[in-house]
Amino acid sequence: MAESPKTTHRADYAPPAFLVDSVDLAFELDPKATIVRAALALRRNPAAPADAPLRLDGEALELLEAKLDGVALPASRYLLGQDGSFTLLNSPAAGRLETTVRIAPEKNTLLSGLYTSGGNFYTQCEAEGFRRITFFLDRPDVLSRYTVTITADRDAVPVMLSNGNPDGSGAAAGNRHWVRWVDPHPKPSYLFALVAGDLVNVHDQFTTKSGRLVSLNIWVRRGDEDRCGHAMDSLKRSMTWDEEVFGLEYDLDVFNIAAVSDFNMGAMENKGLNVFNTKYVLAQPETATDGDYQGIETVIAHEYFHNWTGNRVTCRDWFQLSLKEGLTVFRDQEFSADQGSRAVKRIRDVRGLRAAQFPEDAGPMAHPVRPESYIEIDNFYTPTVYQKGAEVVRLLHTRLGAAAFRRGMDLYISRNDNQAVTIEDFVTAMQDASGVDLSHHMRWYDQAGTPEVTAEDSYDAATRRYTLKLRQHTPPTPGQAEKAPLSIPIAMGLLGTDGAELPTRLAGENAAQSGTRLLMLDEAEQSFTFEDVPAPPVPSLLRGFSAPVRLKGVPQGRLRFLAVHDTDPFVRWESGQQYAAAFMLAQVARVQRGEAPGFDTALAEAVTNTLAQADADPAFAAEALVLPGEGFLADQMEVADPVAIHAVRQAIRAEIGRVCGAALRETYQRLAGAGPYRIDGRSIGRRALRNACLAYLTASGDTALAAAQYDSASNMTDQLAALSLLADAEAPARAAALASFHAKWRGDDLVLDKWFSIQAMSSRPDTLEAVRALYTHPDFDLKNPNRARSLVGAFAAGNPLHFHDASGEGYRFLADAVIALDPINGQTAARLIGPLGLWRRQSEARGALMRKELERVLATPNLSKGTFEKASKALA
Ligand code: B3K
Ligand code: ZN
Repeated sequence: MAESPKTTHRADYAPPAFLVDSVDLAFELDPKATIVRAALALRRNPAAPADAPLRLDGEALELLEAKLDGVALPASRYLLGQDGSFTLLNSPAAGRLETTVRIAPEKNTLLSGLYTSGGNFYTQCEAEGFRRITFFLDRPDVLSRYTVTITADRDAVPVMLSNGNPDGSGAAAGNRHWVRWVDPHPKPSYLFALVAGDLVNVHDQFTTKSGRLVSLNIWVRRGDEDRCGHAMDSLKRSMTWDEEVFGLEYDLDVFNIAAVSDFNMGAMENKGLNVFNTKYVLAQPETATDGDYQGIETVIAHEYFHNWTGNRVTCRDWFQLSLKEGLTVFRDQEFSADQGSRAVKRIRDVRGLRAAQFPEDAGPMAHPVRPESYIEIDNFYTPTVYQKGAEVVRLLHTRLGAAAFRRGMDLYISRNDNQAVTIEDFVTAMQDASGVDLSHHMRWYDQAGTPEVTAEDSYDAATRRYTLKLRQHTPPTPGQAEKAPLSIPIAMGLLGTDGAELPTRLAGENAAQSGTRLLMLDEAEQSFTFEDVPAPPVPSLLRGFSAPVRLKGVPQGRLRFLAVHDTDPFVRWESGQQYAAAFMLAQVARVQRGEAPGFDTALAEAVTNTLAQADADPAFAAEALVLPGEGFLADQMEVADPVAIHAVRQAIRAEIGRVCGAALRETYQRLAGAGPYRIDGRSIGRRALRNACLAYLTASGDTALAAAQYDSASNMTDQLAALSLLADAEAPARAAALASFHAKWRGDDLVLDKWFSIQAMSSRPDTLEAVRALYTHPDFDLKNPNRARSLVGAFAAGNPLHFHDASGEGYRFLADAVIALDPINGQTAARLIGPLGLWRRQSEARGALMRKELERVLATPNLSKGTFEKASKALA
């Protein structure tokens, strides 16, 4: 980068100079040279200064013609900026501006704007891709009605889709044809979409509760039609759920989903035409794991729910991103919780938050849920904006209760429909509908970092009073040294020494309450006194993970007790995990001193108990069986030690496998062939439990079972579980399994991605060499984001042991890949570089090697601004 790219600040928001009431777009599709004509009905924004110029964003556009009110504009009437923008000189107060531009979809490797994949056309406009299609006020607070006409070759491009409802089609000159789409709902440009090509559709329909018949279509490549069933089913369940839980109905006659294999992220909620990564649409039991099925259900729901939270009510500016993302993640989490086991869903979501968001909050890219500034907005589609944003919405749900939360949602939507608004508008609606003062709550949006909560308690037998003193502290993050106390709801209860839940009465209350209650920790330190407590109780805190905080310092004895007795399934699971984590971290310290890791029979007892009760809820049992991951343990350490962590975790897993071998084997065998393959919570749970048993048995040295399961598996879940265990082993079956898997699936992109990932995440000593070899494998393609992530991303983010190899070769591999990918697709390159930024949590020596690679990336000429931002902030 010759010059540092510009930073955008939230404080600098200014309303747009002009509004665009309607947009007429005409596309002449051609992969090499597509012509886009745009006619914008513009008028000055009364909310902006009267002399502000009309400046339209543009990027990589070749302007062929510009007209104002039908008259061609001479070049002296406009400026084409270095940054690609178009500025009209002497703009009138209103007018119809027409531009004609040429773009080259097949050269668009960024996959932002209009691009081709497998010969078909797709768009991606969020956040700033529309400016790569035509000149526009490409910002979310400019809402317009769109009419889109698409013309293309009849044979090459039989299907042509855009937003809204279809509005005519016909023949055009040559062998061409045209279609028109009209979207009656005003929308920002980031929700524009066009999909065209040789596609086939799977069709279904849905009648909304007020009687609108909606045509549902999933558009895929020929041959993929029989893999859309789960996506379609998930869509219909999402539509029903949003009507039942939030009273929100679909508002067009068609809902189209198009699946594409070249895509920068999971999916995109364009109005009436969602575009999806094939990974989140296509599934069959032989090709997709249970995790894939659950991912599809979640992402289909998420994009569908955006129709109201995001599309009908959208964001004023990109700093408000969590307004739509946090809220929509919260909604998809609730949807999935209602489809199966709420407790297991919560555990998985918390696991995800801790794996990705907690480290982000502790690293160089730490930012508030509502960031203050960015260089590249694409870098802020983060776990903080999404997952922590969802937690912050959940805080309101927990605090206000479902009924008041629903009233708040109704008010939020009715007040702000068809508008671009801010996070304050959301919180204000919640406040107005509930009557609860939520001014303190805004801090959650503006303060970065993960709060730490500690508890101290005392019991006075004479007065029968029990006092719980809670403290909170948020460590500093880059640019935010001082932290203020947050408003933290602590869902809690008290257990008697026999494990029974005690009724609770706080000082000043007239009657005791039974079950879980909420304490609001609003200050740095607060004491809560409970009356009439018969004996010293055990507090159960943060039930259901009622706030995104780290609860620290619960003694091991209490954790063991809670893991067995608490009424709250989350706390039961959590206590088991925290108990194990504390023990494992103590063993890491031993290994660092040159001693062998010890073993705690309590861990084996917990496994035996879990197995004994597994039938009640197999999915919960599977979650409870899995030890805290390497990343989670590293995140608890001041200075991580990936090698020692791996050694300890392996040793303990092997020991559990040995000590509990009989019970594990019994469960494993009992669950074999448990009826026909089904995708439902219980069946998924049984497979997860069985595979968790298999993992322990394999860890204890028996690879024969995994090899046999690999050979006999009838579904991808079981086959992949076995293969990933074999991939870590020295067994002869390993090479054969990997080769047969490749031979069988080499024609299937999504399955082949798994083959790459499994090898990239192997713990075997030769993994680094293997990963380098895979990088030059004929099936590897850096240009395809799924494939790049399956190897490079899986290695860097999913294999701490080898990524942090003391030689620094893992870092070098990642930096090489980022440097190679950046000029092709800067957005994906910037995502992949993340793990290099976390050098502060590594040893001095590793940190130096990581910085060296970051510096090498930063010294690369013409770096994308996204990669520049990540690398430079990591070094700051
Ligand atoms: N809104 C899109 C994400 C767009 C990412 C742009 N870099 C998908 C989603 O969150 O639903
Ligand atoms: Zn989203």
